[in-house]
Amino acid sequence: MELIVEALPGRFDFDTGRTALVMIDMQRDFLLPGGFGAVLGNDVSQLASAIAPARRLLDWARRLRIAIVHTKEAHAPDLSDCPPAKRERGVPSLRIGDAGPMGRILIDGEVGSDFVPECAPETGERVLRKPGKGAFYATDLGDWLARRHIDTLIFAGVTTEVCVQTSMREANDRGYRCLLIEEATASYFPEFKQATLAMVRAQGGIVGWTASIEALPGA
Ligand code: TIU
Repeated sequence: MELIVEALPGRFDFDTGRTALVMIDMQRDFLLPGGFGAVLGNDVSQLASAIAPARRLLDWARRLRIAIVHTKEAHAPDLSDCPPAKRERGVPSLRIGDAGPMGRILIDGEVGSDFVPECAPETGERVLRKPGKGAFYATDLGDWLARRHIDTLIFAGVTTEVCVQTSMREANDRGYRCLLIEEATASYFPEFKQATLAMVRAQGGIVGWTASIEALPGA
């Protein structure tokens, strides 16, 4: 089905059969107290505003039979996929792999690495673990999308300027047409979210398009 969205910097049209919704890292580790985001010193309540719109976007994609990929930033328990430079970065209260109130910080399989219940994957949806900020780095996402002849990606999730923007830039360089849904993404720094939206759609859409969820037909 062909859909048209009034987006910025202009109209965005796409075929739902060749589109995937990429929901980035809606995990307890970023959204709830005691997780990776919190131990880095962030106010995790800044991300709460994205949860309901992200759920609305997921339900819209489900109704339209749009493919859904849920990414999760999480490392293997033995940290073999966590570069020391990432673990040693900054002065967090706990580091990746340390025991926290939701289990080991940013480790796959721990309570903190799981999705917030509102954005939990349903049967048939792809869960993609990634060790980096970008969804294409060290994952099979490119092959998975190619097998499905997908050429358009709709992005949402957290955080806007870190994992969402990195993934969107990776996708843009790989030739995907990318649309970011404004209400369904958030940053610990509201001004960084706004700056990201602006830089994505500047210069005629140098990285892609952005749109309100209200602009999605049927959402
Ligand atoms: N710290 C921060 O803003 N984000 C991350 O570390 N990962 C994601 O954005 N998922």
